Amino acid sequence: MDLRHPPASVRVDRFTEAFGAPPTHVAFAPGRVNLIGDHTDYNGLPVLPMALQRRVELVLRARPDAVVRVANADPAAERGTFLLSEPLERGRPGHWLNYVKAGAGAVQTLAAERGVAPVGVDAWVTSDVPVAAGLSSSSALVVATMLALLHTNRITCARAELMARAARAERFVGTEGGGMDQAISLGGRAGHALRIDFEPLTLHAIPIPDTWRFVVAHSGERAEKSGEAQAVYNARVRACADGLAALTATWTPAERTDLGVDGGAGVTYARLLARPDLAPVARAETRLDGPTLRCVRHTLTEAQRVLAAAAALARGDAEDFGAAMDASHASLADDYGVSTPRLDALVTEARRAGAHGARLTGAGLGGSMVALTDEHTEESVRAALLRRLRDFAVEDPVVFTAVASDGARVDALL
Ligand code: NG1
Repeated sequence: MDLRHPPASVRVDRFTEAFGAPPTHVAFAPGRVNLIGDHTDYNGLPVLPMALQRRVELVLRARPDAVVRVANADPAAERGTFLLSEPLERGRPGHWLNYVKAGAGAVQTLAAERGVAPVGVDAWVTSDVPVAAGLSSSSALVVATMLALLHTNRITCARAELMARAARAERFVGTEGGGMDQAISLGGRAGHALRIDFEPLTLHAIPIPDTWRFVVAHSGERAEKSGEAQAVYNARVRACADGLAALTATWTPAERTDLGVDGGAGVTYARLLARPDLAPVARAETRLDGPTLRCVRHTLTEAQRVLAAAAALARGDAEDFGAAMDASHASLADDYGVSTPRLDALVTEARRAGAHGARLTGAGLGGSMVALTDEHTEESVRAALLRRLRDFAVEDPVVFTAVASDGARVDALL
């Protein structure tokens, strides 16, 4: 697929051919690259992503009825039609329309809560976010659809609430995901990475120093979030919950109350992160073993690395930031088991070519890696990654420098 948005005039023509009248607005939602903090969000622990210049765009026109009709610039993606006035049915795993319906479902719920009979939309979708690449093309489609339908229904809602609703809505597709992707797609800020916390949901924008360059490379291995990979992901989510229960059980009820980690609401990973005096990682290492230990250790140490990396970013310390990225990759590979030989090779290559640090990004099991470089090493790292991808015989390799961008929005077409 051609990963570029066609010029505006082409989109207007294609939309008009498909739907019989010109579009009036464009809804867009960016993909993201997560700089550090993977497999933490569904445990309520922080992440540090930035919104990308690559995004999903829907040119659209409101409809007078409850019909949603969507077409996609990708010729392989079949057109879809469904009704907002009826319960939405999920198609086969991984089908692109599931993500459209997920976003539509969020608006259906909001409309029902507000006593509004929802109207639909005609939309033509383009995207330059590679699919199944760990760059959140799926949430970008969910968020863009949600904003399109909020617009056609003139429903307003606070951004933070939209972030939480979008995260819940995306579970329609069958993945028990966390809230990072939807939050950054809605909350992205040009020139900034965002530290996102989930208990409660808060976003803290940190400026990225002018000389820093985050280089992203897609391994060419698809990290599908359907079928088997979805099952693997969901199994990890459950394993983390079981691991937390196992760790919590090592404290007696009286100790838990004493330590203030069980104050009625139960122990959460975020509460443990806020209590370094409890030394939860050391405790896990002495009381747990096997996959349970590895799961808990990755989760807690990854969250600590997010805090360290956010502090390093705030003081412009590329060496410390890079070291946190390297440690994150090791933990994702060794403890969490979500790297691949190719991602390992790309990460090693980036460091060899002068990156301050590098790691896989997103869910892993394929997908992309990200490296911190600067204005002196950006080109050599990009060239080295491209060479390596060619060694792996990847067709149309995707290597680019991420530009921290603003979050999702609807604009009028002139
Ligand atoms: P990607 O890499 O886009 O599949 C997934 C989850 C995130 C987060 C990361 C791992 C969804 C929509 N996204 O992202 O919430 O858990 O994995 O950090 O499920």
